[in-house]
Amino acid sequence: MIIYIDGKFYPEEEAKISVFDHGLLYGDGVFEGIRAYEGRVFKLEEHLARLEDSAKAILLKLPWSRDEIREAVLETCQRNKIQSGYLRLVVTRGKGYLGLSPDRCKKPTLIIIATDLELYPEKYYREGLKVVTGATWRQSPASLDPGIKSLNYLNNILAKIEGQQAGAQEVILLNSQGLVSECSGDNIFFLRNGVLVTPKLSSGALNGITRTTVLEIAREAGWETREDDVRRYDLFTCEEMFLTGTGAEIVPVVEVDGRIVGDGKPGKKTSDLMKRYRKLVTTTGTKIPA
Ligand code: PXG
Repeated sequence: MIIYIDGKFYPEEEAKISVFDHGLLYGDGVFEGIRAYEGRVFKLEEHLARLEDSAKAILLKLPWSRDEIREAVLETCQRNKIQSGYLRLVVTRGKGYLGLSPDRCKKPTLIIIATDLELYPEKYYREGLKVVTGATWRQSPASLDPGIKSLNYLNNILAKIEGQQAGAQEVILLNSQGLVSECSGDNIFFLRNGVLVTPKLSSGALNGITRTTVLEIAREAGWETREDDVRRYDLFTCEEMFLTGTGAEIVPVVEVDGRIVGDGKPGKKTSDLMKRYRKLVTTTGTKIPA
């Protein structure tokens, strides 16, 4: 594996950053997870735009242009001979010293990893996932806005552990109002009375790129869609449910907090969306130069 760090490429064993990098010391930084399919990077511009927005929100001035980052991503794919795979972009505040203040961080660090990754085993796409609600709430936008894809993922990780301890594959996070926001690393969708519903972004959900894509696909197919306030009750009584994320794509859910979703099998509309999504990821995207 060849890793990109600040304009240079290193073999995995030599890809190292300082222990004084504030990304490590304080989780001070932002990131993106991107997928490549059959020689194309899916939704690259959307991911780069979100990276820029996340950086801006934490007052981290990116010293690289959009073009420079795009080129670095594509070159990392080339060097790793990645046709289909997972790309991780990490921007940290950079090397500083002990102490919270970023003053001593003179320049941000950009890391790009290109690898293969399967988020959920194939079986879950056929049979569906089991999810539970965690006791840990989604952090409030008044503390760290969930719209920022920051390196501070402890909120999500603590919830994830609760889910695992309960024997579930993913965990639902509620916000301080008790409304459903999202899962630890995926957005939530469900069908109720034939309408495709997902929690509003104001619930504390990340503005997922797969979420936006699924809403677009559904609208193009003529389905009614809604971004709404969502209670657990809505999930307990829905017809179909699924999660979305770059890594997970669209993954069906068949059990929520012990309640069986629909007939306990992945729903028809979910399967239909999975097919449409698959077609989109393999026919669009930024070409990786040969
Ligand atoms: N919510 C959260 C909190 C996320 O981190 C999503 C939703 C889905 O967003 P996209 O843009 O991917 O449709 C994410 C992103 C992993 C992993 O390796 C997954 C994500 C982030 C970080 C790590 O499991 N999903």
